[in-house]
Amino acid sequence: MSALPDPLRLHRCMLLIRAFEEQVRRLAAAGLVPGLVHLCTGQEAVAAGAIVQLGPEDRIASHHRGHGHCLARGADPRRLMAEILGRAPGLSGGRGGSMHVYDAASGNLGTNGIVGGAVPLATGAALAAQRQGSGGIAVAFFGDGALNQGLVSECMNMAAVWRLPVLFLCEHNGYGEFTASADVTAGPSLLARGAVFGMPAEEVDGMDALAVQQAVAGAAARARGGEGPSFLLCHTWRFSGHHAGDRQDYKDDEETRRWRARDPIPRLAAHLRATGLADDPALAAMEAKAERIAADAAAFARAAPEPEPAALHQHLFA
Ligand SMILES: Cc1ncc(C[n+]2csc(CCOP(=O)(O)OP(=O)(O)O)c2C)c(N)n1
Ligand SMILES: [Mg+2]
Repeated sequence: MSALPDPLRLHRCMLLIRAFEEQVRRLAAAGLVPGLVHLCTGQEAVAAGAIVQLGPEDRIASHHRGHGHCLARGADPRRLMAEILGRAPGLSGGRGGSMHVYDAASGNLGTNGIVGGAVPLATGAALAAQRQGSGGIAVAFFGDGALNQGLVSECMNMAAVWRLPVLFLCEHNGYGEFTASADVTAGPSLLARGAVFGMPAEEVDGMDALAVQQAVAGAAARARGGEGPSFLLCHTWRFSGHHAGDRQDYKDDEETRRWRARDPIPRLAAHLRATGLADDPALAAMEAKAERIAADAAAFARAAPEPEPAALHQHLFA
């Protein structure tokens, strides 16, 4: 699909993700989120820029930091928030939480608690699309930490051999949990992890939604044209900790200042002003709308019931 670059759509999407994650942060601080929750604040441009290029026949698979992917793909914010709070109207019936969101209606194979787990799912979806001739493609989102998981290389290999219509999209935020990825990752270039399988491998500014969109447009066109997979290494940074509540002692102030200055939201806002697509009142109205949607989702989720104990045995194979 060659959707026109739509900077307004990208901006709306990023604002919604940011406002939504801010609500999740508050709910987590209030003790309302069971388990750990990983916020994608700062990484919005990757989700928005990539997913704007996809159509209904396409599939995505996401990771543990995946609320933004779900929202960009069209998940109902109320049902996503209810899932994060473990409530019955949640997208997975309140049984999965943040890391096990599943949303078939939006072609989302789910967030995933297994590092790298999105990669075989998306590769399988691409194999199905190829076999069925659906014309669809699949996007696997994963972090830089996942590049050291064996199954990621195995999937890249098979996808390249079979020329599957899949995009391997790495969100390189520089960390895996509390460890700098440079300390645990061998080799001079992460790009080589895709290039070694003979697929196009490209470095992308993951703080620039338009740059992500452009890179994904190229990779998606190749996949749709039967030319097989691509690897996109999107450089980004998480403004939050590994999980909500992480004190982030391992980041230094200079690093934080440098990356905060690259915040994808003001950056796209500047572009919108400069091109006359939106003025300050229009931008403020877009932000207020995103905040209203996120606040409504939080209120809905807080008021929603927990799953009925009698439903415990539903959706089990055994
Ligand atoms: C197979 C597996 N190993 C280890 C973990 C524990 N773990 C959860 S998140 C994480 C770091 C992942 O880093 P990265 O892929 O870069 O994603 P980021 O958190 O930076 O977005 C680890 C090691 C896990 N969930 N699954
Ligand atoms: Mg990482």
